[in-house]
Amino acid sequence: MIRFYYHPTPNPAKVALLLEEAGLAYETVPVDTSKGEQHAPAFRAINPNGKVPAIVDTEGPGGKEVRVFDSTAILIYLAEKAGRFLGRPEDRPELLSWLLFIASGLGPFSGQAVHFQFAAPEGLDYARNRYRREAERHYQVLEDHMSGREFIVGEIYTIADISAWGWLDRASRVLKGETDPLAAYPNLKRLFETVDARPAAARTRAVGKDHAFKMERDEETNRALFPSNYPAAR
Ligand SMILES: N[C@@H](CCC(=O)N[C@@H](CS)C(=O)NCC(=O)O)C(=O)O
Repeated sequence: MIRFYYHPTPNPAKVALLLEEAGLAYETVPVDTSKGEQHAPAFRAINPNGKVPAIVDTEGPGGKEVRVFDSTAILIYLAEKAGRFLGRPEDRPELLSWLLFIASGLGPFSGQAVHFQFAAPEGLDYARNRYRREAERHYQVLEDHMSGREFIVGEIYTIADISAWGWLDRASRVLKGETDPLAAYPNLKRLFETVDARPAAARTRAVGKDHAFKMERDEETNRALFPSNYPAAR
């Protein structure tokens, strides 16, 4: 059994999609990051970075219970466990390259673009411009790569596509103000729509719907999500 620590946000969404695609048995454990549940010691023992997603696999290597944290590590671990969505062995260098490009570039710059356009105080034009433009630049790198391709690696649906889907789903927030945010990136739009049309994507959108995650943005939420804006706890 896999315990899947979840909040309805892009990085957990990637893992939810892979769990659904692979048909692995899992149980969703809500972590309400707006209430600060990611900072609870019991959760920090599973992810010392205090973020979702994380998993506990009660039947890990050698039958032992293991934790895995960080969405890309979880995607690789689960794809290896399922023996699926890794593409061809000869394409592994490309798979790792694009996975890490999304993990360290497209994803984090998208997240910071959302932060500076929606959450940061007014008057930070330099930061807002930098993260928005860097998110756009990463979109363009993948857009150019996707020219004439159906999937990111080797013409086979892999965890790289699953990983990209998690963030492309938030394009309207990353590219704030665009009515059709992927219109300028037709190859990314096609990739997103191809993945989004899969039955597993529809099932993924239902994950966690039975839990009432906190939606309001109040002082508790700001302290939970942006602790660096407050004095360090003594
Ligand atoms: N590198 C991490 C990033 C995880 C991450 O930023 N998760 C967000 C949700 S998408 C989160 O937990 N936010 C709450 C917080 O930062 O306290 C991964 O890919 O899993």
